[in-house]
Amino acid sequence: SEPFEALSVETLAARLGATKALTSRIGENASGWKVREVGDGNLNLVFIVEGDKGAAVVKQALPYVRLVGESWPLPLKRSFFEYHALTRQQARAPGSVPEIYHFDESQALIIMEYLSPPHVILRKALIEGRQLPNIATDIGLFMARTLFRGSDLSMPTRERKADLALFADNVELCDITENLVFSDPYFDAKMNRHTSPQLDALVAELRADRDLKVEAQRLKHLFTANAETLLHGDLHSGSIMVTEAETRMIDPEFAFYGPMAFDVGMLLANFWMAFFSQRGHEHDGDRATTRVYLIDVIVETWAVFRREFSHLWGTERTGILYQKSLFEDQGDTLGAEQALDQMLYSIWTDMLGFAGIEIHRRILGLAHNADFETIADQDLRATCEAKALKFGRQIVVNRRRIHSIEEVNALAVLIEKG
Ligand code: SR1
Ligand code: MG
Repeated sequence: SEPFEALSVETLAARLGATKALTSRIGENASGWKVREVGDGNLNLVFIVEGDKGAAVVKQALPYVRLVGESWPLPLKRSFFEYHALTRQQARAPGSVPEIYHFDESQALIIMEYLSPPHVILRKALIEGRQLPNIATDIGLFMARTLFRGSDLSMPTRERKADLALFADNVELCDITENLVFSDPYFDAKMNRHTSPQLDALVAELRADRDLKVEAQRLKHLFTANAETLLHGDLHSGSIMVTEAETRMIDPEFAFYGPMAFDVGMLLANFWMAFFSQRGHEHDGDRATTRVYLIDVIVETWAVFRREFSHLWGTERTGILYQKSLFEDQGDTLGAEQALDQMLYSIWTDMLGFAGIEIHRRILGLAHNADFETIADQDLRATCEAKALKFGRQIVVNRRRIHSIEEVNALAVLIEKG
C-alpha cells in the first residue's frame, strides 16, 4: 500500500480521480471537480467534492491533533475505528449514519455520503435557537439500538468478544477522553483554559471539591473498565447533522467498548449546555421558548431511549444475559422486568455523572464548545458557564439521589434563572 500522504484541495482530484467508488457517484471528469476543505472539528481533514453527477465527502485523518498541531501526534488508525463503527451503527440503527462508499486504510480516508444543505451541524442549529422536531426521537432510538445491539444482551458472545478485541486498540483516542474529560478539568492541567478572571473563584472551588473529584475518578474507572457495549464515544451536538426532517450521527472515531451511559450522558450534557447558553444568544431575540424546547427535548430523548431499550429487551434479548430460560420460560415475567429496571437505573445514575463531567470539561478543559464560545460578551458568557458548572457539579455528586429527568430539569431551570 502507498505511504500515507495528506490530501489537499489541490491534490485531491488527481489522487482520487480513478477511485471507482467516488467517480461512480460524482462523475468521472475529475479535472472538473470542485473541492473544498470544510473540517471544523478538532482532529481531521474533511473535503466536499462536487462533480457533474453529484457530491461526496472525503474525510482523512492526520497523524496529529489538528487543533493543537504536530506537537501532539495521533495515530491514523482512528480512521479504521471510525469506518468499522459506522458499519456497525448502520447495521444496528439503519439510516442513522451517512452511507459509506469507500475506505482506504493506508491513507486513513473514508469516502461517504455528502449530507447536503439544509443539513447543518446540530450544535449550530441550537445556537441559532432552531427547534428541530425529530431530534429527540431520532437520537433516542439511535442510542437505544446501538447500545443494546452492541452488547452481550444481543450479540453472540464470540462475535462480541472479537469485536471488543478489535476496538481495544483505539487506545490513543480513549486516552484523550480519559485525560481531557475525566481528569484535566479538576486540576491545573497544561492545556486547560477557562473564561478568566470571571470563573477563577468557582474553578478553584470545584478543584478543591473532594466529593466531585472522587466521583469523577469513579466515572473514569467505569469508562476504562466497563466494556459493556460499542459506544459512539464522542456523541455531542457537533457529531450530529440535522434537517427539519432528518438526523444523522457522524464522526464515531472515538468508538470503543465502554459503559452504555457514556454516550447518553455526553449527548444530554450537550443539550443542557445548549440550554444554559441560550441567554448568551438573546441579542437576536428572546430564547425563552428555545429553553422550554430544549427541556422538552431532554425529557423526550431520555423517554425514547428508555422505551426503545425496554422494547429491545423484550424482543431481542438473544445474548448470554438474562436468558428467557431463567425467567419467561419458567412463567416468571417479573424477573426480567426487575433486571431491566436495575439496568436502566444504573444507566440513569451513571448517565448523570457522565453528563456533569462533560459539562465541566467543555468549560474548563482544552476542547470548548461553540455554544459558550460564541457568546461575545465575556461577562455574560461566564455567567452562563458558571450556572452550567454548578449544575454539572450537582448532577455528578448527587446522581444517586436524583430520581427523574423532571427533577434534573427542575434543577437546571432553577439554576439558570439565577
Ligand atoms: C484533542 S481532541 C478534543 C476533543 O475533540 C473531540 O471531538 C473529542 O470530543 C475530544 O475530547
Ligand atoms: Mg469529532
